[in-house]
Amino acid sequence: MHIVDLRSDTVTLPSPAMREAMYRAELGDDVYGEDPTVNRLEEMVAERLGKEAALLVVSGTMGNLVALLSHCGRGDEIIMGHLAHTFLYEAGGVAALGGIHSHTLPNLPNGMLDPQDVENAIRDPQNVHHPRSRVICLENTHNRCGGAVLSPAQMATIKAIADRHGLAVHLDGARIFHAAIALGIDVKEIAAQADSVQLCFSKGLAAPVGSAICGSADFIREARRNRKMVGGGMRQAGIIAAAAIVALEQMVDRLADDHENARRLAAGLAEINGVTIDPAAVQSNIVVFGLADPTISLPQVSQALAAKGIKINPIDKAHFRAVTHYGVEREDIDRTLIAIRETLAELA
Ligand code: TLP
Repeated sequence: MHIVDLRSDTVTLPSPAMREAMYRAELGDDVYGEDPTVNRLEEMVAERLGKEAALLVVSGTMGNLVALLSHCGRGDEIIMGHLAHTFLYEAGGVAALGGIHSHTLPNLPNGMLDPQDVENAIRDPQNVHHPRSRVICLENTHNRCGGAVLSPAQMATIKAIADRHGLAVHLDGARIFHAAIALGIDVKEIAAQADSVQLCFSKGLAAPVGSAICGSADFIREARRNRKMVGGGMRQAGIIAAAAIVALEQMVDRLADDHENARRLAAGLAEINGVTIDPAAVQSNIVVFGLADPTISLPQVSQALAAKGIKINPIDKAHFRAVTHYGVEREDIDRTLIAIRETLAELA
């Protein structure tokens, strides 16, 4: 049976062109700066995002960690939303490994932070009682806010506050290309509203491994040292970079198809009795929906769907998340809708 796996876009498998590029990649020792394929990828990323330099890292989690280690010293504070991936899903790495203090503010449903909350959260640097505020973290698209897209104008309100107080803005842009495609703008316009950006090759762009961080040349010099410190110096990493180059060259424009499939899924779900969803809130490739009947157990629904070849996980007690990606076609969405309709009828 063909499995439709909507658990995440991290499940994407590399394209044939990626496998070919990995096989043929020219390699060297990247810790010596001698892997030509890694060097090419890092130049491409920097150019594409409009930053001075970039650095290949193992994962999005490592990218955010290394970036924040590079901005902060021990006891410094980062300000971020309570639904930020860095706060929820990165094993508290900034605290455990960096001694960095997290100050969370309520995320608005559209993925934003309230600018007034941010302004109020910034500490008085003269007061010895306070940790030092160093970084404001944004996420675009916003995973837990259902793939919400932040516009450059929204981000600019936060950047202006950061600039006024001498703080940096770090963007968790795991899905920054999804945001650019959804807005129909150059990804540079989004990256311009942050001092550092983390972006993933291994999600919707379908590369098997890898993320990059980018920013100023000084920032990346510091980040290179911190990447080594956390064990991320990768030697012949051109094997990974080769697939990431193909991801940048061939997989960005097709994200529009994933967004269309997500909208199709959301519109179909809205017509199913017992499903709660606001289809208008679906802006990219993530669809969050709930069930009207609180007595139905979500894990039970997931199990029943899995038996029909559809994989969708709950993200909390009341909501599922379905993520569209490379390898999921329009017919798969239609099959998913039929399976959800049948399953809810069976469990009712
Ligand atoms: N997100 C994963 C899970 O960890 C939840 C997913 O399935 O969506 N930032 C954002 C916004 C992310 O969504 C993710 C991964 C990361 C960072 C971390 O990337 P990796 O998994 O490469 O460490």
